[in-house]
Amino acid sequence: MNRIRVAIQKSGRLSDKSLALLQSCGLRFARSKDKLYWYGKDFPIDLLLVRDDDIPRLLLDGVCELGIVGENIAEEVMRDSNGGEGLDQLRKLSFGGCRLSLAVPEGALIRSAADLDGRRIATSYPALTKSILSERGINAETVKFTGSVEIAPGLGTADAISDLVSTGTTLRANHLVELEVLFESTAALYAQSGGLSEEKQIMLDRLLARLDGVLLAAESKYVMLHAPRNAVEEITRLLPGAENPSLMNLEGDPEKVALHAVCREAVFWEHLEALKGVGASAILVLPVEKMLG
Ligand code: PRT
Ligand code: ZN
Repeated sequence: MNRIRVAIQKSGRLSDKSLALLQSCGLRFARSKDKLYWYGKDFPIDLLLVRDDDIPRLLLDGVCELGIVGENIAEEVMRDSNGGEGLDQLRKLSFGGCRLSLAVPEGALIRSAADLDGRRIATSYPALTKSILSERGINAETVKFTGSVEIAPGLGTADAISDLVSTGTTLRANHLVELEVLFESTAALYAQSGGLSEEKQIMLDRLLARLDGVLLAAESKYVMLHAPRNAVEEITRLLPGAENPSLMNLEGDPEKVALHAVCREAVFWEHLEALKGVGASAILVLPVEKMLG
């Protein structure tokens, strides 16, 4: 069957953004009644909605060609059962950011990762935790928890935890202090290593070209402003990541031009203030929806 299946998280932190990203690449889906399998309408690309933990396995088993999942989970599965291999990261995405950190109870005598040698660490990511620590010569025992890892030290089951952190609120609420970051993670698009059939590869390349356009557009801004003719060079230099701008005459004002440019980097207030400082006026910054090079 020449269709591509993409596994995404059914409900959780990555669900909405994974779906929105695929939709922004022009994919539309007919939702099935059980809501687990969504059929691609215009493109031969279908969705499978599953628990995030199942996504790497679905790729490794060839059930799905693509999957969007946290690097934390992809790395855990690869290091646990595949010698650290088996999946190719095609694109790193800008959402789902978090870190896998070691944490210990407030007031504990453990001050660094090295102090955990020979101790017990509770975690949902035993393979990832163990392999990162052993790369540093630290041999700790891991105790696998599938949820609520933060309660383990209080129960006396472990000396420390290795868990995902974003704001740190959960750690603080459980009187734990972050000791060290082991692994930084975001969501990413993965495929099984080893390649696809020629036809599927053509579809994938087309999807990736659109995805790159969406990812690039997300960082880009379209800037329009009025500039004194003699300040055009200086203004172009101040625009972050801009290529050659377009210049247009301003009716009734021979001293000034309208300048339009695409900035491929974030445009901050500081940039606008600097532009104003060299004579720019009527500055407009617009989002870019799609981009194709
Ligand atoms: O049901 P399913 O298995 O699909 O979902 P899940 O409950 O296992 O996963 P979900 O939706 O919670 O997380 C999916 C992915 O989001 C993770 O695999 C990470 O890649 C990413 N992510 C980003 C996070 C966090 N941020 C995060 N903060 N995953 C979990 N957390 C936990 C954290 O461990 C803590 O317990 O959220 C809690 C709040 O964090 P703080 O630091 O803000 O308090
Ligand atoms: Zn999960």
